Amino acid sequence: MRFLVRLLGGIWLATLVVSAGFAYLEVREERERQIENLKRRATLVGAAVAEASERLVTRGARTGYERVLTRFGTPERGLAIYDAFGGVLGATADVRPFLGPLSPLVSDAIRSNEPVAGFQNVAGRLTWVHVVPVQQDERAAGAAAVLLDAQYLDSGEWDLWRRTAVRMGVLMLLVTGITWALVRWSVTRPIARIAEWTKQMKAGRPVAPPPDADESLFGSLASEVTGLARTLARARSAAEQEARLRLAGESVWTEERLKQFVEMRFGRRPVFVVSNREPVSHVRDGRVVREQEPASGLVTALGPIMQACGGVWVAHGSGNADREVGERIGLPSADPAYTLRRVWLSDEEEAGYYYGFANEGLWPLCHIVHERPRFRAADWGHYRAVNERFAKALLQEMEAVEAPIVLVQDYHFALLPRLVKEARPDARVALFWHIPWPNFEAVGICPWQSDILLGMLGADLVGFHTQFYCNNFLETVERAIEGRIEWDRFTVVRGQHTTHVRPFPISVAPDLGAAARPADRAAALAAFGVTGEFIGVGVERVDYTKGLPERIRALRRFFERWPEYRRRLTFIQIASPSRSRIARYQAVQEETREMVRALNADLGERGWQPIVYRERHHDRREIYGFYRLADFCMVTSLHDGMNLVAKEFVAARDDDDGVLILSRFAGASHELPDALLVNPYDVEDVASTIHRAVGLPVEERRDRMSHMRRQVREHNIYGWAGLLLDELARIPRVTDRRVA
Ligand code: ADQ
Repeated sequence: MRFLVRLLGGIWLATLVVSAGFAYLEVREERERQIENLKRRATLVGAAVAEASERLVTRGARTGYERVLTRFGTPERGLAIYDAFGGVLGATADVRPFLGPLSPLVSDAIRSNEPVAGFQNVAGRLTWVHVVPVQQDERAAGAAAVLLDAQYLDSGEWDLWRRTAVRMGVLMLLVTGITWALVRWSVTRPIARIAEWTKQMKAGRPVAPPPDADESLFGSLASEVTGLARTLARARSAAEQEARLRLAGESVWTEERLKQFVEMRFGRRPVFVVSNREPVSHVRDGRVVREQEPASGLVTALGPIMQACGGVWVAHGSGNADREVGERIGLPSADPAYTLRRVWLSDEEEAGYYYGFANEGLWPLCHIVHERPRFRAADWGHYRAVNERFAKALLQEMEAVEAPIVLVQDYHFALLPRLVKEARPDARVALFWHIPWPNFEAVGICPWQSDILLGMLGADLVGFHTQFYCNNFLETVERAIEGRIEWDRFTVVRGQHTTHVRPFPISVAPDLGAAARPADRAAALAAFGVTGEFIGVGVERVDYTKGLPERIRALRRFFERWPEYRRRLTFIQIASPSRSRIARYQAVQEETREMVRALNADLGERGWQPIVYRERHHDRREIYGFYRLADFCMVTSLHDGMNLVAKEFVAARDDDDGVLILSRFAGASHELPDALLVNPYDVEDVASTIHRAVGLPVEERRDRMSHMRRQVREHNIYGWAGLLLDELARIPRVTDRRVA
């Protein structure tokens, strides 16, 4: 209310000053115009009276003036004629009694022989008096005075002021009414709603901001409050989770524990991550720029760690609107916890380093899927140059940080650990290899095997998903380059430098159930045009290592062997096109689409398709929603470092239901023996496992799922990061920053 009074007070004052100012100017102008008019009229009449009375005055006649006075006099215009001494020779009757005060003007006119004029009070009324000399031989022989009533000037001015006051009053009333209504509709009410909304958020009930809040007025407030509420909600859920775990006496890693742990071990030192894939890319969609999280296991795993620890994530800026948004940005954008530093690559560099050496060379080299690796000298040149470019960006970012912690990710940056360590011996560098490490004979076909190994051994710690990959790596090093392998400690010693090699099975957040709240199953399925009593789901980047054609073949075989499941079972395949510039990837995309089309054409019936194929990037919540809907999830990788889809499916099932069909060639199979393990190359085996999955008794389903859930909860992503960072912290710190 006080705000409204202040606002109105201001508006009133402004209205008053402006209206009064303009009224004053108007009055002045009008008065000047009227005076001019009076002057003109009096001058004309004065000249005429002087001329008509000239003969009488110059003769010294005492009478005979009546005719002149009658001719020129009117009720509003008095006249008087004087002799050379100011004596009255004649005057109209209405002014005759009041001529006394005019004497000084008359004397002035006769003396100066010039007309004299001015306002006089005559009979209590404002009067304009104009006196002209009556001349004889150019000397004043007398004078004629014209008296014009000017009383109307004063009353006209008052009228004008009165009208102005009324106008001002009406204006103020209107302004007051409109301002009051506007403030109420656009400010007071929305603020009250925002306050109510904030209260709801504070109470932990996340609701959408009120729709009637003016974007330009409250947009930034709304987004700030949303960010605040999100932080609050996260903190609250972390605290609740901690309390629950404490009560249950469990010592499971959580986001909060990881944060505390990093602080305890490293102080408030930021973490530096380097990966090819950025955690968020910006994509232009018509006139708007959207944020997109890539379909990548690595990003799924590292996002929560950076949110917990803060720091800088160096990655390739690959979104088509990344440059518009910026080279350094805070993430997550709603509530920034760390910085993304983008490195720009030319098309040629990307083709050589990423598509060429990394994905046509190292990827098939490390995955045993009978795809021949292609090693080209030009690609290797780009790979080296890009590793150097990333090292430079990283060194720039950590310039001001003593003994920085660096987590290098994956096969795109095998050379980076050595480059960083040479420039900053005080940095503690870990390299995590997210894909398998094959046996030494397989690695031996890479012409630059030694450079790759020496680059990797620049790290203080090299991590793989399983002990088996660690053993393969140590054996490769033993056979390929000089160095001492300490098999009992799993280290490689070269000169003064020791590299520790350890398994860290990657995982997911312990409970994705909250993010995957079950939708109404029937409604959700209807929205996708899916019918069926049983739902299976698969979630993949389209990659030849993921065994998509093998899965479709197995589904066909399943429907052939158990036709009673036709119309009753639908398989939803979510697929994200990947590395599509590479011919082999185009081929597997084509092959998958064609196999889905053929199966649907051969077995599909009106109103039912065996496979619903959704080939596009999906939002995480959408994917978790599918996990929750499904009766079973299929992971049929031909070879896979770990496979996060398997663990996500388990983490999303807080209903303890659902069956996981898992390839025995995925790293995840070592940790999830309660999944139904399959050999994806064996079509009959996979088909009968699908049949077993849909017929599995509910008790067995629950037993298996709850065992798997315990495993994923106890070995979650925060544990992965915590153990990796713990191992890194144990490595003795080099205090000298200078190059050794
Ligand atoms: P990837 O080969 O990328 O990872 P994976 O572990 O299966 O594979 O993770 C894929 C991720 O992408 C999952 O989080 C999944 O939800 C997401 N995803 C898949 N399809 C998607 C779509 N259409 N839209 C959106 N998201 C999608 C590599 C190794 C793996 C290892 C991880 C982590 O190959 O073996 O598990 O790194 O180390």
